[in-house]
Amino acid sequence: MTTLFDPLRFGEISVANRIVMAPLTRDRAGPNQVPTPLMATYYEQRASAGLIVSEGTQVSPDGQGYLDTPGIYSAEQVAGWRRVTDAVHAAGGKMVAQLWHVGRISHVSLLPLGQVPVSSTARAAKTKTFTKAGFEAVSEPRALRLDEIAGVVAKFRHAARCAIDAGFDGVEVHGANGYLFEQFLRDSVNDRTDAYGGSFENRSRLLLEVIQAITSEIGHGRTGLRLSPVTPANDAAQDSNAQALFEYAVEQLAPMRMAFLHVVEGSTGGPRDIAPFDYAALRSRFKQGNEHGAWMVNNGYTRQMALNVVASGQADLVAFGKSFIGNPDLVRRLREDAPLAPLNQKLLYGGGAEGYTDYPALETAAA
Ligand code: 8OZ
Repeated sequence: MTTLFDPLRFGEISVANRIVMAPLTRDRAGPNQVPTPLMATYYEQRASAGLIVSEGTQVSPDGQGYLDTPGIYSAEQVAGWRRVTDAVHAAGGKMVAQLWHVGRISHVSLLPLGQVPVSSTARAAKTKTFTKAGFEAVSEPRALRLDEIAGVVAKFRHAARCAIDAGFDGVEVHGANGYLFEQFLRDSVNDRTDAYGGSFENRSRLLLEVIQAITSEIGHGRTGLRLSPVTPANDAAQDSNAQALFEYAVEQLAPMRMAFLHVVEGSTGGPRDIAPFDYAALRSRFKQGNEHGAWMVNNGYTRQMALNVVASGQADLVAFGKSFIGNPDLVRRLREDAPLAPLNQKLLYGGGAEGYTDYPALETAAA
């Protein structure tokens, strides 16, 4: 029987166990959005995860939506990430870069001078972001022009190349949580009348073009995607037919034979049962012709739920977010059924080592 602690190979990625560190925004990048040595320490401490998914990492300056998030488009950023991936690999871990474009979830103070956020729509989201001034309402976006879309695809392609140059084992496209791709996918947000709005085909087009570009740039076996079909995060109201929309998109993606699909079940960081959704149906669409593509689940998994979902074959990998913050040695604690330490909410976003690299591992010697 397969357990949570068994190794797995999917695509070009081999992992020592089925436990994944989920992407977690921590807002500690340095000047020019370059990853710092402290970030390398933080990830290295957590490298016993089978796989680490990096925090959301913007593919371009206009993809940034929060203060001090890292980028992956400049040579300086690639060099900063190289320190991180070297540290994780030296500790025996694997790591993919989460490629992020926030779309309309941004503020003018975070963008190049004179720019406003870009999206599928010109309607602002009713939510806040984290800027130099603290929490502020997001800025009013402008809708991307049809002739600008190819440029967005090119930014993702370039970022994927940068990720490989930085030593990552692959990438995860951030298709979740109300950011750019969900702003195109969901009919609650997308109000376009061109080839990127309206039908499932049109609303999925940007995502499919980006995955196509990345798989051709770095290989399908190093490409993954995160989706969150029903999350209300970042003012993305439910699609009028989320089940059919996401089944359509995943069916179209299946022939691209991605290494993994990472699904946030329910409301990101919140209730798992916020809206009905048949995830098993999505999984069977993903596995069609790609039976070795890994199915990664996330959101509120307890130890027992994770053990069960892998043992029963319903998932190949389980991602844990918040519990990896307070427990750098989460894998060991899950293996030994040891207690989990809490995290300090106040130190989640921004700052230095405190609440970041100072969470201790379990005592190594029994008292
Ligand atoms: C929390 C704070 C800022 C960003 C996401 C990247 O929800 C995020 C995020 C989460 O995917």
